[in-house]
Amino acid sequence: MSQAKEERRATNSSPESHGTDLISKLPMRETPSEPLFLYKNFWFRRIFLERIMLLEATFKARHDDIILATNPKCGTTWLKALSFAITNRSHYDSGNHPLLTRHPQEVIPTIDVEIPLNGDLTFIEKLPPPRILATHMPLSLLPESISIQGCRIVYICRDPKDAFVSRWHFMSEFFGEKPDINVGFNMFCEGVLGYGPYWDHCLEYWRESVIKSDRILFLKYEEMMLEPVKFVKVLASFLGAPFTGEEEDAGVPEEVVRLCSFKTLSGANSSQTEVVQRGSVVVKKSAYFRRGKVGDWVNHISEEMGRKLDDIVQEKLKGSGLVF
Ligand code: PAP
Repeated sequence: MSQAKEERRATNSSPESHGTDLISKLPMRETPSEPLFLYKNFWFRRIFLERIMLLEATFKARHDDIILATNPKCGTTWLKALSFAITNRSHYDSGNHPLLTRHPQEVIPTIDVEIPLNGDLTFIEKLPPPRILATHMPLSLLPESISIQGCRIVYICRDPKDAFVSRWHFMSEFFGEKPDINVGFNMFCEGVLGYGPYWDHCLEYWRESVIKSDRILFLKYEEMMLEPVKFVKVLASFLGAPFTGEEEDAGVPEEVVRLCSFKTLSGANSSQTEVVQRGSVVVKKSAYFRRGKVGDWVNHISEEMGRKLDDIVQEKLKGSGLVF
């Protein structure tokens, strides 16, 4: 049985399923894999929407929490690794670093993926401060306590063409069958995808980052790939752990970049049998490391499809100052 079917069975049989009645009344779209539900202008698979509603009701942010926010497949794994390596750098040296044996998805939880449906938040409550927590939630759906507490947020986005292609590959792996790429592409262009519309997800964080740059650090995958050391320093400062002059002279930022590079992490997670537990599902560790390249979309969708998506996104972002 595919992981997705296992997961669906687990969700349906949960006696504590949250918000189920409300979800059944929401606008719904069938997709080649699973139905999506429209909640407050964003589309979600039921399993994530239940968790988002649960978090809305139960999650209590602390003022020093740091939130790593992403639309899926935009660099979550990389950002988790970098944030973990930066904030824990005094505890380890590069030879015995936990990231060489533990998957980045295991060292920082994605709360809306991993919260159990019984609402038990122990796994995040026991984390030492400052807690670093990841999420795919749109800004407008983050639990209110995150803004009340003024928590810092790091957001990373990516060229939508690469984000689409990366997601399509991941879904193929996850659902155990290759969905038609044209169907997936058309839905992406319509904005109908889990945690979509893609552009609205980016725009919410972008607009807030323009107004509150001390609260939201807005990063782009492509820019970070071009100048990783520069952005690792920016990230470290934002996380409240700036590199000292001595560390810079000793090449610590470069070492963090090397440790968290696609090459190092994909090498450490290359096993085809080892898995990482994500909430009620398990995912192959290697599934989070495919190509790690900018512009790989050209190998999977046509130039014409690329232009179509660019035009849509350009139109949606018009006047915002955000460009891809
Ligand atoms: P998630 O949102 O489901 O957690 P996420 O980590 O954002 O997944 O997406 C994986 C993408 O990041 C993959 O992109 P690709 O399909 O285009 O290859 C993956 O290869 C890429 N990735 C993972 N780790 C790194 C890294 N250390 N550096 C750069 N890219 C990375």
